[in-house]
This record gives sequence, structure tokens and C-alpha cells, in this order.
Amino acid sequence: GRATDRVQILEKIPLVANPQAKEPAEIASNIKYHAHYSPHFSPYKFEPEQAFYATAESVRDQLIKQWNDTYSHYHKVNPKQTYYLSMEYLQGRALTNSVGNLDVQDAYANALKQLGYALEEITEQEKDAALGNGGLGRLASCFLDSMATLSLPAWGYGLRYRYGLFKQLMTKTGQEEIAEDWLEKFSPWEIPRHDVVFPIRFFGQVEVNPNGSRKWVGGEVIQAVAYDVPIPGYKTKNTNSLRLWEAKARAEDFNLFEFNDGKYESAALIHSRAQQICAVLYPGDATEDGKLLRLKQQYFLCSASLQDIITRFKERLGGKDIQWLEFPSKVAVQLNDTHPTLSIPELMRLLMDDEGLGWDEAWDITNRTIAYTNHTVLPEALEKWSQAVMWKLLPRHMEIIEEVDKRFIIMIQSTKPELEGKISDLRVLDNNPQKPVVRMANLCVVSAHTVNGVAQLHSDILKAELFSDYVKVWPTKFQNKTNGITPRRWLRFCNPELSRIITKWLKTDQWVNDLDLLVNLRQFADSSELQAEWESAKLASKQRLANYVLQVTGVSIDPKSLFDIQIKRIHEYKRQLMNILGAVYRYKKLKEMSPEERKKTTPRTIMIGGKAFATYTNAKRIVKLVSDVGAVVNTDPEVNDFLKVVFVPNYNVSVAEVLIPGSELSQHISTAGMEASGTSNMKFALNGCLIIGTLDGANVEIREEIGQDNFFLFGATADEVPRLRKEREQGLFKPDPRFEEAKQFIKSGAFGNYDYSPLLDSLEGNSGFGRGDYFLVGYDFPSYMDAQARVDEAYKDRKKWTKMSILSTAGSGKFSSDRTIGQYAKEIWKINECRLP
Ligand code: 6GP
Repeated sequence: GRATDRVQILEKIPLVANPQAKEPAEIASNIKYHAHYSPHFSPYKFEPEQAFYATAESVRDQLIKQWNDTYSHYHKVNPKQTYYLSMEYLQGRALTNSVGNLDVQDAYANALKQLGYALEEITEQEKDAALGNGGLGRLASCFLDSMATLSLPAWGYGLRYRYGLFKQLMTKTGQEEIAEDWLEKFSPWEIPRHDVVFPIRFFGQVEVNPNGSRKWVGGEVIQAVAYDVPIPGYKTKNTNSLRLWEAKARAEDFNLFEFNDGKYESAALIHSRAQQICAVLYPGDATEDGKLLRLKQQYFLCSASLQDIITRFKERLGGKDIQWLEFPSKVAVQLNDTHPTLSIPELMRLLMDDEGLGWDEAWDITNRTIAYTNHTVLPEALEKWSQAVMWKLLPRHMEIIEEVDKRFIIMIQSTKPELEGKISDLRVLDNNPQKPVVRMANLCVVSAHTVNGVAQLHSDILKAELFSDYVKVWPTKFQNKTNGITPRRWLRFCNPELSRIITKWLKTDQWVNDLDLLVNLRQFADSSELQAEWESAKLASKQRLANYVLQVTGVSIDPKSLFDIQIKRIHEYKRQLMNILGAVYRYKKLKEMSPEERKKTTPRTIMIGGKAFATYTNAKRIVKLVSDVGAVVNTDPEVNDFLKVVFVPNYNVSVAEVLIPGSELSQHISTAGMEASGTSNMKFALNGCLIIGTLDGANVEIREEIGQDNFFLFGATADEVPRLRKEREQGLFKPDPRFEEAKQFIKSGAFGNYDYSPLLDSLEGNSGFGRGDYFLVGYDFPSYMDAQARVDEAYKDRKKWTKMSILSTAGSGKFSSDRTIGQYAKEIWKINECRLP
């Protein structure tokens, strides 16, 4: 059989370990070396899975050399370095990215061919590292790629969750969540650093020393152990680190005495508590225990990272006296939203209690070191921690936070008396007697030197609304850094066909790390030669996507139909419900048409994918509705040639890499003002997919860049939204008949008798349910449908459509995360390139 063949092929390959192998034959040897001597599998098997691990380990050999060299180089040069602190990284798979960034893709493909494998078959074996939920986590991963590619001394810090984002299973009742065991076998990309360990304290009390200084003692201590993931840059030798912390109990906390007495559980109590810390990404916070665990995770990340940063700062002084005031000229810390806010009181504590600095000095250093990025204006996502829980878990930090709050109030009273009336909203503590809380975003704004939003509109809204009064206090603290995506993963590697065409027409592959060069495609947008190549690349990607959909859903879709995609977390503000209502209306109209009329329509395949947070019931109902509509539409022979509706299960980074290249239209249809930026919109545009969307988040800037004629715009603008909500409340809203008809069709039972009423009622202004169409689906529906009609018309003129698609790619240069990170480096972090010679 095949398996023995492969072992036989393997036997013929000479075994010579060479971590720096460059030639295919040497690489094949090195893969064989790992198959035999990296003791994870039997050498008598060489199935795709074993071949993947052996291949990944041989790639890792190459990474480790560069990674060590990079570390030594930074150590010697001692430049200012950035530390990106994030509770989430959505890394996805690493093999394609690693061989691509190391520029050994062809050599590996050849080596694997010698071993009887195709590189694509091997890369499919890898599990996604999904240590994040959605946009915020994927942004962090794109940033890591750009920081390395720009040869910046910049690291990521995060947590090594045992179980990342859940796997989404579609059953009769809708979404089910299953733990995703990404570490089941092991991860070839992480390097355990048992030499990098820091103690992390929880609970306990504050002791006052005779000299008045304070010290946090007692409680329980758990160790943070570092796991490093090398992050290679593209066209540079620089290989940075993503350092993920794992929690581990100390041996001395294992109670041998109790264990020998048969009390196994209590003997290992601290061990099992340590295990809980990194067990899962975002433990449910419905219970008090869940909230406490999430807070522990946050503190664990902050304390371990800051201890590590301070240790490195001291090491790199090379014996010179410590000048603490120079700390901010060596260290920049970026907080990815408020999740790592505890870095602020932790840095204060370390500087004062451990290093003996006074408040003013410690505060100045903390302020000059830390910057904060806001990723959402949704009120429910603005973190607030119970003061009682904080006093219990982190008593010393609460003292420090109280002092920050007190000093802030005094500062406002003495320098901005006109803001006196706003103090209770602006201060860090909310002392509401019902539930006193710490407002993390306020702590960030008060403490950080810079605060930024993630798209121009979002940053403007932050300044005009959420943080408007702070702007009066610190007019220069607020910036914009429009998000970006890495062109390596999101075009070069996921869409090699289109990449080849771009390189051919631009006569250079420099665009991969200078994305602005894409603008030179504009001059060829009318060329029928380019258009033909462009269309055939798109068709090939659509065919690959159709194969994938068939494989995971059993639904066959026609690559000649318009591929219309919406993929993102399921949330009411993102309005997947509007999309599916549109699909329902389209279906109803198709049913009413004569066969001749139907033939004149534009055939469409609507694909929706995304995960709903486990306890977000309305989001789960949306998932259920989409799959129910699909079940009816896709088996209706009358309309089947003209419409399919597919729910793509278990959406993740790897699935996105198949969907995006095959897309022609994508939906970014949030209620204006609610999507801070969006980043999949950038990925679609870059891959020549047209956008139907509202003037929200980065859509605004994408439309500016690619031209308004190439963007299907609809809907209310952000500044109209408050007035429209009010009108809706007052019953002044007149629903469009199409909106009523679509809802009525669902209510009639056309898609089964599951109870959709909570969803449909949420769309009514006077329902008493939900929030009276808070997301304005009813208001935007008619203009959405009109825009969809324009899409159908435009798709009939294929030449024009392809031209728009080319212009879309050509206009996407701005959305490279290289541009974003370059701006962070220059305008917030003040760090420079530190390129390995
Ligand atoms: C998301 C925003 O919703 C999205 O619009 C943005 O593109 C992304 O961040 C990256 O900036 N926010 C989150 O995922 C989140 O958890 C707290 O915000």
C-alpha cells in the first residue's frame, strides 16, 4: 500500500542532519532526520501527518538560527524595543507562512516531491492556532508579521491557551461548541523556555514597612513559563518572538504528605488552579468565578511580561548603573485594547515596591512607556471590573489605582475647573454604591501617553464622543492608526495564481513588501489580456472554493454564479440578519417569476460563515436561520440554478484563506458607527473582490482608495444614526414593503417552524422585545436591496466587473499592515529598524 511505499521512499533518502539545508535533496534528508530522531512518532510510519511534523521541524531548524541571531543582535545594539501585549493572537497555520517568509517554498515543494508528497497536502495537516476570537486577535497576528518584515525590534506577548477558540459544529439545533485541541499532538512552532520563569502572585495582603514603603505578600504564587514562537519576516533575516506564557505550579506547592495520605485532589490543589489559568481562551464570564478567572488571566499576562521586560532592560545595560528614567527610551508597551490594562498598576508596583522609586518617578516612566489602542465603542465591550473582586485578587494594585484616581481628580480640579461637572464620568473609579467598579478604558486614557483608534472614522468618533472630555485635558494624546493586513498571508500565499499575474504585469514582486506598488495595475485595468488572466485566476479560486464547500457541507455550488460572501463573528451590529433577509426576499421573488424571467437574473451563491459567542442567543438564532434558509433554498429545483445559500461551518483563518481568493462580492454592512474598522474588508478588496457596504469603519477609507464607482454603497451614515433611532422609537418609521414581505415569509414557516420570533421581534420598533431595531436593519433594508440590484446589473457586464475587480486590488496598497506598523513605530513607539546584517 501507499504507507509502505512511503517508508520505502524514505529509506532511500540519505540521512544527514543539516539544519541549514537549502537544496531540495538536503532538505529531504533533514525531513528524514526528523522523521527518525524527533521522537514523536514511529519511524515506521510516514503518513501525511508524520510528514507534516517532520517537515515543520526541519523548517523550525532554519527559524531557530535566525531567531537566535536576531536576539543576539538586539541584545548587542540595545535599541528601543516594542512589546505588544495582547490576550489574543489568531495565528492560523504557520507552515506555508514560514517557508514563504524564509523564501524556501520551492525547495520544500521539491524536497517533499522526492518524498512522495505535495507541499499542499502536507500544509493541510496543520491545525490552526486559534488563540483569539476575531478581528482584534487576527490584527495582532498581522502586526507580528509586519514587525518582523520591517526588521523592527518588536515582540508579542500573550497566553498559551490549552484550548483556543472553540470548534463550531452545525447540528439540527444550530451551532454547537467543541473544545479545539490544537496542542493534541504538539505544536512544532513553539520553543519551551524552562529557563524563563517568573513568579505571579494572586490574593494576599499589603504589608507596610517601617520606612513607609509597601509590599504585597502572601496569597498564592504561580509560575509563568515562557513558550517562544519564532516570527520570521519576509525578505529579511530578522525573526522576532511571540512569547506565550503558560501557568505552572511550583513543586513546593505539591503536598506530598497529603498525597501519600490518599488525599490526591487537595494535594494537587494549587496545580489544578494553575492549570485553570491558561485552560481556555475567554472563559465564560457569566458567573463570579468566571469573571475572577478572566481577571487572573489578564494579570498573569501583564505581570509575567513586565517582569520579563524589566529583566531584559537590566541585562542589556551590561553592568552599567540603572537609570530608570531611561526606561521609556528602551521600552514601548502597546496595550491591545483594555485586556492588558493591569500592566499600568503592575509597572507602577514593580518600580515602586521592588525597585524603590517614588510615585512621581514611577508615574512618569509608566506614562512614557505605555500606549493604548481602542478597538470598539460598543458599551458592552468596555471592561469594568468589580472593585471588591480586585481588592481580593490584587490588593496592592487597587491601592495604586485608587491613588491614580485621586490624583486625576485633583489635577482636573486644579487645571480644568470647567470640567468639574464631568469628573464622575471621567475618573477611573465608578463608586456607584450598587456596584463599585474600575473602568479600565478610563485607567488607560488617564495613564497612557497615546490613545489610538483603528480607522479614521472610529478615531474621530472616539474624540467626538467616547473620549471627548479627555481631549480637552490632553488635546494631543489621541491618534488614528488605520488597521492593515499582511499582504504575505492574505495575497501572496493564499492566492498564488493572482500573485503570479500581478508580478508579471508589474514586472516585479516588490509589491509583496511595498504594497503601494499595486497602484501601477491601474494603467492595465482596461487591457483585455490582463482581464482574461484575471478572470481565469478568479475562476480557479472559485472552483477550489466550490470543492471546499462541497466537501464540508455537501452542497454543490456553481463557479459561474456570483460568489457573495460575509464572514465574521456573528453579531447583531454586523447585520448578518439583513443579509439573510435579503436572501429570503430574493428567493421569494425567484419563486414568483416565470422560468423565462428567472433566466434573466444573475445567479448567486450567498455564503455566510462565522462563530457566535456561546451565550449570545440571538447570534445563535441567526446561525440557525441561515442554515434553515439554506436547507430549503438549496433543495428547491425551481430556483437552484439561480440561488444557493450556504452556511460555511467552523469559520477560521484557514477557511478564510480559501474563501477570500474565491470571492467576487463581500458584505460589510454594519450599522454605521459601530464597526471600529473591520479587516476582512481589506483582505477581500486586496483579492479583487468588490464590496457592498455602509460608510463604517475602514470601508470609508477603502472606498476613497479604490474609487466610489467601484464600491456598492448604501445605508445611513454614522451621524444620522442617533436621529433615526429616535424616530424609530417614536414610531415615525415607515417600513419598506420588501422588508415586511421578507419577515412575513419567514414567519409563514417557509423555512421550518423553529421559533425565530425573538429575532424578528428585535426588528420591530414597538416590540417591547430587544432594542426596537437598534441596529436599524429596517431603515437600511431598502437601500441595501437597491444596492444589491446594482450588483446584479454590474455583474452582467463582465468586462466592467473585471475592471472594477482589478481597480479594487490596485487601490488596496494603503491597507498593508506594513504601513500601519510603520506609523505605530514612528508616531507612537519611536522605534527604528534594527536589521540583521
Ligand atoms: C475589533 C473590531 O470590532 C473590528 O472592527 C476591528 O477591525 C478589530 O477589532 C481590529 O481592530 N474588536 C474586537 O475584536 C474586540 O474584541 C474589544 O474589541
